[in-house]
Parts: sequence; C-alpha cells; structure tokens
Amino acid sequence: MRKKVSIIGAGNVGATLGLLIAQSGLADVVLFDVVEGMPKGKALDLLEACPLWGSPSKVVGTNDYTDTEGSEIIVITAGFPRKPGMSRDDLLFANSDVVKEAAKRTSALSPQAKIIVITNPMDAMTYAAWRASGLPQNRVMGMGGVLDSSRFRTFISLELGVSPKDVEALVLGGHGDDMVPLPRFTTVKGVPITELLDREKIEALIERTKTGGAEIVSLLKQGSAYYAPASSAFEMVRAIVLDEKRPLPCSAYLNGQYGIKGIFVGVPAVLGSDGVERVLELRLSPEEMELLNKSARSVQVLIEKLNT
Ligand code: TXD
Repeated sequence: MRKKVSIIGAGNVGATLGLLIAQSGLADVVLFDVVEGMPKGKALDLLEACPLWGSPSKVVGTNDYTDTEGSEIIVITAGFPRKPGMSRDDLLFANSDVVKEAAKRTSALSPQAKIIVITNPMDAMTYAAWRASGLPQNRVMGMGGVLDSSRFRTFISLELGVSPKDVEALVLGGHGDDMVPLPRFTTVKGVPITELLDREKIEALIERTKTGGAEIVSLLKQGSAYYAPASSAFEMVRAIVLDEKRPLPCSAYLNGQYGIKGIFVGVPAVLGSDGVERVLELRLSPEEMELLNKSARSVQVLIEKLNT
C-alpha cells in the first residue's frame, strides 16, 4: 500500500511539498489547513495534474484532522508569518500554539508517524511538537540544515563555476542567524573548499548562506522562500519513506552528543524508516564546537521561554 504523507498548513511551503510528492508518486498526500476550501482547491488542482505526471498518488485537501489518520509522515508547516508590530516572542507563542495543536491531533490519529517540523522558529517548534505529540524523540525532527546546506552549495557552485551536484556542504546548529556552516566538511568532488577558495571568499559565502532566507524575503516583499524549503523537506520525506538511511543535517534531539542535552538542534543524522535512526558525531575543532554551542544556546533560550 502506498504510504500517506499529511501536510499541516497548505500555504507556500506546504502546497509546494505536496506538489513534489504527488509529482514523484512517492506517496499519497493530505493537505490540511484551517482556511476553508483552500486546501481542497489546491489538492484537486494537484490531483488533476497527476495524469500528466503519470503519478498514482491520491491527493486530498481537508479542514478535518481525521483525514490524516494512518499517516507515515506528518509535515508541519502551519503558522503565522511575522506581522508589523509583532515581536519574535509574539511569533514564538502564536506559532507554538499552532504547532502543538497540530502535533497533538495528528499523532493521536497516526501513532506510528514521524513528524517533520518546518514552522519557524523551527528548532524550538520541533521541541514543542515533540512534547505535544508524546512520540519518541527519534520520530520528531525539524527541517533546516538541508536547506541551509543547499544554499551554501549553490553559492559555492556559482563562485567556482562547477555543477552544484558535485558540491557537498554541511551546515549545523539552529536554523537561525547563528547557524554554523562548516568549510572543513564542505567539498567539491571530495576536495575541501578550504583547498579551493581563500579564507575571505569562504567567509563571504558563509555570510550569504546565513542571510539566505532574509535575502529572499527582501526580494519577495511578501512571504518567504518556499521552492528550496519544500525541496529540502521532500529530501527528508523521501529518505524516510524509502528507508534510504541518508545522512542529512536536520534538527534532532540531542542526548549528550556534542555536549548538548535535552534540545533539538541541527546535526547530521541518518534518516530512515524509523525517523532519526542515528546522530552522527563529527570530531569538531574547539572553534567549531564553540560556534555550535553558541547556536544551541540561542535555541535553548527560546525553549526556556516556551516552558515558562
Ligand atoms: O527552513 C525552514 N524551516 C523554513 C521555515 C523555510 C521556509 C519557511 N519557514 C517557515 O515555514 C515560515 O517561517 C513559516 O513559519 C512556515 C510556513 O511558511 P509558508 O511560506 O508556507 O507560510 P504560509 O504560506 O503563510 O503558510 C502557512 C499556512 C497558511 O496556509 C495558514 O492558513 C496555515 O499555515 N495555518 C494553519 N494550518 C493549520 N492549522 C492552523 N492552526 C493554522 N494556522 C495557520
């Protein structure tokens, strides 16, 4: 039987992820949103494209959580964007209510599911989803590192004039301003970029990666990036549905790895049918470790706010 992936929040990221899944025929798709009609309209539109893609996927749009029952994966993209006059903290609490409700309702209907959280501030929202779902830690994770690494890969490929396919990059830490791109673990066909680019150039590419989301927001004027974010989530969904055991950077629960305990933060993790099957511990330099710890502390501060 084809697996079912339910996407909570059928906005830009959610609907684009729905398109990628339906187009590939990887799984059936449920698009859930609180806005009436909209998820049904988008789902019908996608379903009507399936004959053209030769895809067997079923696509359903709904305002009713019961339609998500029996999902293999729940992807949470639901939430509010920041509005004028709204602080980051306001957004934190507004979105955590949305994410907690989504995690609680869906996990009750799909107790075997894996949850992938996309809603910002993502690492803290992943923690909130885990707590609300009652699922084991390995079955809840956040999407951030795949996207940040893809942005880093893009900028390196543009700089060197090589295919982005042959650029591998690693970005760790929280999905925020202090994310940690790691040049030592970033390679072009196996050659570390530290051998190919000077320090200044690498610093500039790192800076562009860190502000990659904001660069797009300022160009779009309304809303934020969604093609690359949805494609990044698709990579994680595929790794789980196909049990690929792919090492992908994602927000995973740490229980002492990297000296961090009790929070979700971006690290390389092996994704397969059990969700986060293993966290890979790299031997970081003291400088890299300090950057990761700083980033983890920012996530910790948000989680403490949620817990008070
Ligand atoms: O790397 C990453 N993790 C990110 C995160 C990359 C890109 C976007 N990132 C965040 O994902 C972004 O800051 C947002 O918090 C989410 C979703 O972004 P998107 O661009 O898709 O936002 P939209 O288009 O506003 O969609 C949000 C949808 C919208 O249709 C709302 O009606 C719906 O969420 N929504 C809800 N759905 C279900 N249940 C509830 N309660 C709800 N509230 C709003």
